[in-house]
Amino acid sequence: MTLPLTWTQLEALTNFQTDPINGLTNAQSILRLFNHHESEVRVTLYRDNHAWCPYCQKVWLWLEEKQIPYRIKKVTMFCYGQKESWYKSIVPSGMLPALGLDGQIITESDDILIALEQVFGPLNQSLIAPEVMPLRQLERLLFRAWCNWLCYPNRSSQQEQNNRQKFIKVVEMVEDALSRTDGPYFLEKFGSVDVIFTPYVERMNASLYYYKGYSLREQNPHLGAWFQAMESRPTYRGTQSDFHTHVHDLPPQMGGCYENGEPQMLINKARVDNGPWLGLPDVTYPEPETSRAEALQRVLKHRNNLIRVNPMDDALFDETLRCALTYMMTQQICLPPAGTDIALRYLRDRINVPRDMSIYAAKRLREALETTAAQVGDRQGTPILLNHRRDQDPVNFSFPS
Ligand SMILES: N[C@@H](CCC(=O)N[C@@H](CS)C(=O)NCC(=O)O)C(=O)O
Repeated sequence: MTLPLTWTQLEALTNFQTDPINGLTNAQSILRLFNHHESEVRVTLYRDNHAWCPYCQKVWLWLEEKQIPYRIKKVTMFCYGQKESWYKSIVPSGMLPALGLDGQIITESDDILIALEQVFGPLNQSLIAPEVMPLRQLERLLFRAWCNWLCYPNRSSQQEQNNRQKFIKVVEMVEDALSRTDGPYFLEKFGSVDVIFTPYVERMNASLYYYKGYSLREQNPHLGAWFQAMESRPTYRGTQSDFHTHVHDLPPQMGGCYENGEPQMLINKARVDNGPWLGLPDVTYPEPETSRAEALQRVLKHRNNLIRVNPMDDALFDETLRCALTYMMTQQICLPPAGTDIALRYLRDRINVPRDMSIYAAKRLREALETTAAQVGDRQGTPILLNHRRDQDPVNFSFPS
């Protein structure tokens, strides 16, 4: 029987490192220079702490694609904690994102991108170009059809079918738009239009799979090719989330997400919640060799907080967590203390992608926590609430590193 490795032994198993300032896109950065000098920074992005906010993702991706040097200031969203008073003095509504540009504050993500375009030039296509405007309207049409299907309780199966059909009709318009270019993107070259579609298409792919049994990415060839092309970009990979994170962060943000109870939906839901997570259509690029080392490095960095917020006794969870990490790194089952299944699944359900780690690292960690929990029981962790996520309140964790 394998014994849990000590923290020192675990530390020796990872040398995963990133360069948050000049390296690849990642959610932990608070300064991005792209090899410029810090004195050249003219932009500050105010964004949510958890990398959940779709409008923040839009501006984030645009800045990363254009490689504009910028600072990041992280702010708490209402659904997971108290809004910082320093932020309310800059943006009284507390809404995110906001941008500081040469000392001026701009809100509304599209206005932010238009202001950035004026200073730094467009990302291949201007938001106000004649070929871009109808595609921006199509994105909003898709968004509304998605909300109508997902975010309201359906009184009858007829109504459920109607909302599904209405959504699929708009998806067909998106498929048609994508089919009009030779490449996988909305216009001949990747650009602003792709950035504008990204946040919600990613959330639609996750939420409809889980709440409706509908796989946007797999059922629509042009959207499938578009996702694959997006995943070839390190910028997008750095902002990309997984199904588990999205389906549990959307309900408090959207005011509710409603299941249809159909057989495929129930299968998908069980898979997203309990695994196996590898092979889900939330990601298709090959797994990097560093995924386990990344997951380990992230847990090591935050282990004191993870142990403290876990409902289980600290000393017992310390050993339990080391069991799961030992399994993750050695593939040898390490039997955790009796009764720790709840504690392991509590953490399994609260790994946030990409805030905590990248998508494959999270899958490996979820798998290790689940496999270890299954040695001692089948009890689930404290359920994730639907109306708020104060279990994720940043005051209980050390952010942003
Ligand atoms: N139209 C705005 C929408 C921004 C928005 O709805 N932001 C949400 C987060 S996704 C927000 O800041 N809500 C306040 C909060 O959750 O704290 C934009 O495009 O920037």
